[in-house]
Amino acid sequence: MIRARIIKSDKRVFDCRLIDSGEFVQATALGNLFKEDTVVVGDYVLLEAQSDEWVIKEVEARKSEIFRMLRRESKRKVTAANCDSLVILNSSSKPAYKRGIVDRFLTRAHQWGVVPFVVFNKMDEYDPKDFDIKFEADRLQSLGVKCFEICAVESDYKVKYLSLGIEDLKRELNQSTSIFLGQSGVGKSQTITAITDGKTELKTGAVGKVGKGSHTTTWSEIIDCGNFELIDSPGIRQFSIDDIASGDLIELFPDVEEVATGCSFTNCGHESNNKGCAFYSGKRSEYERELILSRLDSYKQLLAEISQIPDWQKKSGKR
Ligand SMILES: Nc1nc2c(ncn2[C@@H]2O[C@H](COP(=O)(O)OP(=O)(O)OP(=O)(O)O)[C@@H](O)[C@H]2O)c(=O)[nH]1
Ligand SMILES: [Mg+2]
Ligand SMILES: [Zn+2]
Repeated sequence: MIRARIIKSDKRVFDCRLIDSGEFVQATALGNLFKEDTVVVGDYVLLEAQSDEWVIKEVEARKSEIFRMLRRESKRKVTAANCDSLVILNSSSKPAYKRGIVDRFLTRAHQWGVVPFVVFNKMDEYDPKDFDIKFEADRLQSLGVKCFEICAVESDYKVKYLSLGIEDLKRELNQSTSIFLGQSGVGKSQTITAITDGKTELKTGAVGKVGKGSHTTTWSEIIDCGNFELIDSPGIRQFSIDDIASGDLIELFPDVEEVATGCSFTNCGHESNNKGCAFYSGKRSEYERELILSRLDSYKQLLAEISQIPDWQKKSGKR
């Protein structure tokens, strides 16, 4: 049998790349492998040649799954597998940087078991009056998340505020499979073009046009970017995390969860007037307190958002 990776799925037929030769072939899944989500983009599979076609015989265990929970069904809808990282891309000018979006996608990275990276793009237009990039990077780095400062349209841009730039990002993504997420117009396509030295020309569009988000992909696929691979799937671009049960959210905020264990009361509301709340009473510098409170704030906002749908309509995302 021959080892291959699924690079595109279109219902019945799967486009595969043979691992050893790099050759592209089409294969079909039969029997119980044909069931929904058994074979998805990113899967490593074993193929067997049968008369004039390739047949998928086995699917290897996955190291990560990109999914959403299906409400009312005890099921996760898996759109891709074996992804290494999630690049959360932000614009430092227009569209305006939104901390909430970063924290939203961070919960996904935790849930999916992929490494998050946060990129601040359009740094050529950054105005320190708009937001404090050092503060944003500090709150993320205290979580262990690497932050990068780039300008996708200037190949010789030098970092001014952070220590990591586009070359470091390239190194991190090298030989891996990644997902890029971010608001429309932040420069995802432009950044991918920059990282691949223009070898992958993706469509870029003007900010704020009608039908924004020139999302033309309707199927899940892996795009070969030369030095790394990109997972593109319409199913993962949604910003909503309302498929996550409210009781599961705290686990996706490990830093907030850790501080919360120090609160005097297990039902602590984490408000400044709550007695013995660890967010306000712990030994921290003023700056450190500001960092963790900004994370608590995001947690509360997302909790309020997902609590609008009762948990009984969602099944736990745990395996
Ligand atoms: N000044 C400046 N403009 C940039 C930078 N990166 C991207 N742009 C511009 O921003 C616009 C949007 O970039 P895209 O790469 O199309 O953005 P996108 O995130 O792919 O957008 P969608 O495909 O709609 O989700 C384009 O006009 C780019 O030329 C940058 O670093 N600096
Ligand atoms: Mg784009
Ligand atoms: Zn508390």
